[in-house]
Amino acid sequence: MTTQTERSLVLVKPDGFERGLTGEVLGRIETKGYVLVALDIFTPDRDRLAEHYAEHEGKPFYAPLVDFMSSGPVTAVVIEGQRCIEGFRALAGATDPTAALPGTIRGDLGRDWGQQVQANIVHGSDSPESAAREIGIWFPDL
Ligand code: DAT
Ligand code: MG
Repeated sequence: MTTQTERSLVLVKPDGFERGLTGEVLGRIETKGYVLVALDIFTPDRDRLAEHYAEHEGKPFYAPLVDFMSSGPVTAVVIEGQRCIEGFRALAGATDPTAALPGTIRGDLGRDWGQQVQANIVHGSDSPESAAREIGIWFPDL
């Protein structure tokens, strides 16, 4: 059986940029075998983040999350490859970097910093529907 190629939206968050981990994250994606299709580095505004994180509006970590994500440059990346949505989520590890397994991006490179929002270095789309929606938000021309 063959599986159709798919795309996912990855973000290296401001903590990853600040700590100089962008290359490490992109290296892990490429080493895994996924292809970088588009890449842009900029500080996102709140409107874009509100759209991106709409599912979390009203949660206690929502405002700290938008503050954190707009605090500095983010590297937005579209990656491509069969099952790359699931595959990148596996590379990223669990949301809580303390619980994320060693070997994962969050488990190897992240930790709890005592903030209201977990700074966990990367975002990755969680389904084909999310990927299509998020790629439209970050790369409307793609
Ligand atoms: P993920 O990024 O693993 O898909 P998510 O979509 O549930 O996780 O949440 C988005 C981000 O919000 C997550 O990367 C870190 C932060 N976050 C989620 N749950 C949190 C919590 N309980 N406390 C603090 N920050 C949280
Ligand atoms: Mg999510």
